[in-house]
Order: sequence, then C-alpha cells, then structure tokens
Amino acid sequence: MAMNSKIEQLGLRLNKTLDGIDQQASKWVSRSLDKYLSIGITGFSGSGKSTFITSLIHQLKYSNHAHLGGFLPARDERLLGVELQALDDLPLFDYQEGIQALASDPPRWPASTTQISGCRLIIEYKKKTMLPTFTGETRRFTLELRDYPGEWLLDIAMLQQDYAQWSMDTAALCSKGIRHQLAKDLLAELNSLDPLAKFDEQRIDAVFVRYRNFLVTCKTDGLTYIQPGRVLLPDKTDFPVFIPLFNLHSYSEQQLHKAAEDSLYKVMQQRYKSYLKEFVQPFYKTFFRGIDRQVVLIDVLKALSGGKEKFDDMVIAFSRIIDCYRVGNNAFLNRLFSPQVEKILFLASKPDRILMNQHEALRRLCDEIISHICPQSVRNRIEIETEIAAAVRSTHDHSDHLTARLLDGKYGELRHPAIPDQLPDSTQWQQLSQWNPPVLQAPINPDLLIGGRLAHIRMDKVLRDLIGDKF
Ligand SMILES: Nc1nc2c(ncn2[C@@H]2O[C@H](COP(=O)(O)OP(=O)(O)OP(=O)(O)O)[C@@H](O)[C@H]2O)c(=O)[nH]1
Ligand SMILES: [Mg+2]
Repeated sequence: MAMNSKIEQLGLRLNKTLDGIDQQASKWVSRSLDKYLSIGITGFSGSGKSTFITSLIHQLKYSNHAHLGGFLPARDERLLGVELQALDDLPLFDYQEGIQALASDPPRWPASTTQISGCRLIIEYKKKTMLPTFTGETRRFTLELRDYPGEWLLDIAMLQQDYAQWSMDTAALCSKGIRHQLAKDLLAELNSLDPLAKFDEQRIDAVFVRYRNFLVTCKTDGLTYIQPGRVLLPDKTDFPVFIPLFNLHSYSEQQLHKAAEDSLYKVMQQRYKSYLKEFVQPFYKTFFRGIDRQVVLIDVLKALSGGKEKFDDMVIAFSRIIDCYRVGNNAFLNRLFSPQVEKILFLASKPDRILMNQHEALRRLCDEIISHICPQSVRNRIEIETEIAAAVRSTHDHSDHLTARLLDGKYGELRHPAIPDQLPDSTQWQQLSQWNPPVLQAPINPDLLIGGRLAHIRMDKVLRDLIGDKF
C-alpha cells in the first residue's frame, strides 16, 4: 500500500511538473530528443524563398506521390501526415495562397513577400525498423520555417558599420561602374551637401526620394548590394529618413565628432542608429533566434546572365552577410546575438532554366562561389553543403534545348550558353552576356488544390540534406 501511494504521489508530482512545462520548454525537450528543427530560409529578393517553402510544404504533405526517391522516409512511405500551424510570435506563412496562385489558370507565382512570417509543420511518421514484418512506432517531428522579404537581409551587413563608415563605403561603391552611370547628377548633389551645415528637413526629404529612386533602379538593373534594403519595399512603416553623405572623407574624425547636434551629419548619424536599433537589430534577433539550420538560396543563373559586374556585386553582398556568422570575430554582433547555426545548405535556385546536362557544372560553380564567400572561420564551425534545386520545375528538357511557357502563356524554345563549372573567364563572360533568360510561367496544374504532384528538381535531395538525419 505504502509503495502504491508513493507511486501515486510520484505520478501526481510528475503530472504537475508536466503541466507546468511551457511551450518553450517542451520545444527544448523535443529538440534534445531530436524531434524538432528550426530552419531559416535566406536569400536576396527574388531568389525563390517563398516558392521554395511552398513547394517544400507541398512535397512533404503529399509525399507519397511527390517523386522524392532521394528522401528515404518518403520513398519508404513512412510519412503519415503533415499538420501546418502558426508560430507563436509571427503571422502564418501563407502556404494556401501560394498553392492557390500556382494552381490558377493561368498560373501565378507566389507574391513577393512584404512581411516576415513562419509556420510549424508537425510531421507524423513511422519510425524506421530493421524487421520488415514489424510496423514501426508512430513518431512526431516538428519543423519550423521562417520567410521574410529578401530586402531585409541586405541591411544586416549595416550592423557592422557606423554611419561614417557606411557613408564612405556607399560613396566608394557609387563612384564606379553601373552605379556611377545610374546615379548621374544625384552623385553631385550628395557630394555637395555640407555635413556641418544646419540640417534642412525639406531638402533632405527631397534628396532621400531621389536616393530611393536610384536604389530602385539599381535593383531593376540587376544589382544586389543595395542599402538600406527596406526602402525598396512598398512598406508603409515610418522608418527614419537618412541618406549617405559622400564627402565625409574631407573631414577629420574630430571635426565630425564636434559637429553641432543639429548639423546634417549628427542628425543623419542619429537616424542611422535609430534605424539599426528599431528595424535591423530586431530582425537580426528574430531571424537567428533558435535557428538550427539555414538554407541560403542563390539565383546563380540570374547573376551569371547579368554579366561580371552584377555577378561580383552579388558575391560581395553575400560575403558581407556571411560575416554575421563569424562568431567570435565580431564583438558587436556577438553581444547582440550569436547565431548558433550548425549547418548551412547553399542552394542554386531555379536550375530548371538550364539543360539537365549542365546541372553538375552549376553545382560546381556554386561550390566555387561558396568557397569565396565563406571564410575558414565559418567552415570550421558550421557544416556547409551545396546543392541545386528547382522548387517548381517549369521547363521540358529536349537534350539540346528547353521548352517552357513564357509569361504571355505561349510556348517558347529556350537555349543558353554552356554553364561554366568555375568562375567564368573573359571569353565565357562574353558568351554569357548574350544570354537573357526569360521569366517563365509556372506549369498549369489545377490539381495542386487537391494534393496533385508539383514537379520539382532535386527537392528530395534538399529534404535529405536538411532533415533526413532526424527520421
Ligand atoms: N523557373 C523557376 N522560376 C522560379 C522558381 N522559383 C521561383 N521562381 C521565379 O522567381 C520569382 C521569385 O520567387 P519568390 O519565391 O517570390 O522569391 P523570394 O525570394 O521569396 O522573393 P522576395 O519575397 O521578394 O524576397 C518567382 O516569381 C518566379 O518567377 C522555380 O523553381 N523555377
Ligand atoms: Mg518571398
């Protein structure tokens, strides 16, 4: 009897303790039992993040006929069901809207993202068993995914610079190449502003509008490294209006330090700080908090077809972002928040735009880009892999050319130069500069709404690399 009541007491205490465990704690328990993963999907605007997440959810939900041979739990039909839930602190990622868009006739791509969102996938699966006559136990695995507008990513690099450094860096970037041509007389105006003069709100508002138009033109023209990235979005939020000052190198640190509080320099410096504090830092923290693994989508083909300057611009932008993963090297970012990412999967997106026999070259090229943008200090700490994958395969391969529906809905024939498997040399750049890959229409597929198959390229390999070890 005494023994029984002790067991009851123990049971009661256990129940109470379990009741008391809040969501956060149970997340940690699941994580330690290998039943939970949080994956951040990163990439610049237009790299394919939202389409990738939509496809990934769809492939998992309807895994039995999704052609996922490279992802063993799906191949062995051990995935039993997927439930989609909102995360506690973010709006729900709109999978339904994405699938609705792809299922429309004519199909639409998921809309460009304007706000951060996320979702939790509760995946029910049968545990693997060595004995074919036994059915495995049913288990649950929780996967969290987050999506955000690619433009926000650009500003993370600003966290490592103060206002004067950022201004001088921006001035140097705009002094040459495509930016120099696009900026035209804006450059003269930015150079002529006197940092020590009294701040003139009206004038700076007007220059800001022109600076913003310039940044939008840079984006339309195919450049990547654009800051502040948020100004590219039709965002209604009031963020502090600031511009870079292009002639700060003519003033000593002391002169700038002693500038009056109502001088142009001091007001811009203050607004830059507020922008980082109120907009960029919170995103940095939300984005990296609790992320275990990271997918970085790179539209390598777009960068290649844009020519060397635009390609290099994208590589610089990525290098600056990857600096944020250099834990230990950057005291300021460490104080703010140290990313604890254990794995990064770099993914060359939308390879359906090239022939199958060129895919290996693209993957090798992607490898080479990563070796340029990922310093050894990051490689030592984080497992790095590269892959290529198309979330929505939109072409048909005919061995020497592709066919696909173009945006006008008509079928077109697509040809492209050989894809280099290393950083292109000058002859290859010349060939690539003739290439202007069109935007494609997604395949017509109304069955998606009832769980129809969404054609992809290598999404099974992506699932294997990302979560395969957890089943
Ligand atoms: N051919 C092809 N095109 C794709 C694929 N995925 C995306 N695209 C194209 O790329 C565009 C951008 O994709 P999104 O998923 O909106 O990109 P994003 O990274 O979410 O962009 P932001 O929301 O602006 O940050 C789409 O509108 C399509 O035109 C794919 O798998 N194949
Ligand atoms: Mg998006």
